[in-house]
Amino acid sequence: MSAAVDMDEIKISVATVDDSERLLKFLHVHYYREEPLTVGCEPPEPDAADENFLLSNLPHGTCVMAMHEGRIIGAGVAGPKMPDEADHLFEEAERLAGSKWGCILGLLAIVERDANVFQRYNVNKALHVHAIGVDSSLRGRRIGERIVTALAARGRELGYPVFTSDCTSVYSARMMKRLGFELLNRMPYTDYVDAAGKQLIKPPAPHEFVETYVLRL
Ligand code: COA
Ligand code: G0R
Repeated sequence: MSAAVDMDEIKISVATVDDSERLLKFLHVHYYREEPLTVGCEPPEPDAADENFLLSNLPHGTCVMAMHEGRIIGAGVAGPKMPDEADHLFEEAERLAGSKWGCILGLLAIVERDANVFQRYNVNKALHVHAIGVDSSLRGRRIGERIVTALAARGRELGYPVFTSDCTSVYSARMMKRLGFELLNRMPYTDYVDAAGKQLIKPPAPHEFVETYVLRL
């Protein structure tokens, strides 16, 4: 994909189960290879359970793709969560202990608990973004913003009161701030350690924190 993309020709559409294969292919190249948690622990490739989890959000109608001339150039994967989400994530992390996805879920469980969006916003469900990726040759052109805006609009249409995102990357955190999201929690990666005090996930610079953001819909 070259830089010669007519921005007006980019269309955002809701992804369906039929898009699973091409969406996963896109995420492999333009999401997983750079997403700080995925990059920050071994092995480099995502677990099948991680991929299957992202794809399991498609039937909710809460995932979008940015398309240009029939190709995916960006994607947003979101899904519902309920007030027991942190407990559920801790259980899953324990069940999958020792695996890459289990390690990532352990961190996501801590930030879900600490952001505490259900109590702070007095809501009983939320739309949560699990992945956002933009074609690596097209970064910095606000395509990510368009994806987040489309996901929020979809959430509003479907009756979700709030929209949340764990920003593992400084770039996505900057984007949420610009879009008017509120910062709920910031956790330094150096705080996620095992019983011996060894840091479990080491994302590359400039990523130092995972920040959880919320937007009322
Ligand atoms: N290197 C340097 N800066 C980058 C960048 C990169 N690879 N990608 C985005 N940026 C900057 C933009 O310049 C912009 O900064 P600014 O606010 O100072 O202008 C900001 O990040 C957001 O840019 P925007 O154009 O709105 O977003 P985008 O379309 O480039 O997409 C991501 C942002 C995060 C979706 C994209 O960087 C991406 O796909 N990253 C890999 C996967 C990932 O980490 N996803 C997010 C996990 S929470
Ligand atoms: C893996 N599934 C919005 C966004 C990142 C969460 C981390 C998910 N958040 N990582 N491997 O992309």
